[in-house]
Amino acid sequence: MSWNNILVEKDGHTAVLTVNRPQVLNALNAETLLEIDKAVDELAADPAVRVIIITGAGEKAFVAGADIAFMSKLTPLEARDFARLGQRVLGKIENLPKPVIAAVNGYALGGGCELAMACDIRVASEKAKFGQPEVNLGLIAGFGGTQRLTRLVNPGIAKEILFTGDMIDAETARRIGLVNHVVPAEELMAFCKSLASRIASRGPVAVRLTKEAVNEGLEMDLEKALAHEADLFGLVFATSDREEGISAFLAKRQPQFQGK
Ligand code: DAK
Repeated sequence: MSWNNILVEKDGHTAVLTVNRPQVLNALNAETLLEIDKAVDELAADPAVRVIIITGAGEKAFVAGADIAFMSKLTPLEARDFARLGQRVLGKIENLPKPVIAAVNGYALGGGCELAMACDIRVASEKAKFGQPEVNLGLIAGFGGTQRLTRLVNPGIAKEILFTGDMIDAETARRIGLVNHVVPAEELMAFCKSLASRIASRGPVAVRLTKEAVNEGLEMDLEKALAHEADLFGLVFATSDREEGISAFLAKRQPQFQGK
């Protein structure tokens, strides 16, 4: 498949999806979002792919937001469709049955910060900067920023970021829990690939059901979430991965999971 705005590479069980519009700091227009949508569907359907890394092309940016030039031409109805498209694509990433790691290599602003927050795990280069600068443009965050940031970090801190539009650096993002790790820029991709391959070596069905238990459980009260976890725990007992994992442990060998 050839793409105009993204790159997709596969390396073992890991796929890397790169937003590839470095001339506009990888800003997201509708065409780019539609390509991400399609690529993510294909990666979800490919049994060889167990973990996806999302990053941005070039030295400066992960994604510097929704494409402001593109948005400036939208009518209110088109703007609503654009916001719905962004929310749908980010929702798909969030609920994809495979883990997604954001390798944040530079500016993650507005829609870019929202894209990173839709991923399961965020790793930042020391050069990364995060922010929701929509208020500088007289806009509000349109791809879930008011909701995901408030769920990821303390609501008071989220509101300060959303109300001021100020950028925060990678170390601050780590301190408030927005990113898991900060690494030197030149080590970012190797770090993310190593994390991805550790996850990919675990039972794929177990990882998938764990993501489901966490995501769906966050929307439930504890009692219902625990009942849901117990159901998924039962379900995993029907898999050959579970038999392989337990036999390998007892035989003191490494498991060979098939994702079944
Ligand atoms: N969109 C389009 N082009 C962008 C861009 C963006 N978000 N960010 C940067 N660019 C372009 C610049 O215009 C410039 O293009 P040329 O002038 O070379 O043609 C090129 O990328 C390089 O940028 P700079 O020359 O500005 O580079 P600097 O290093 O000087 O500055 C910067 C880097 C990241 C600080 C600066 O570019 C900047 O402030 N960019 C804008 C960041 C921003 O405000 N992002 C948030 C966008 S708003 C909604 C739907 C969605 C959203 C909201 C509502 N609904 C429909 C309700 C989401 C909104 C956003 O994400």
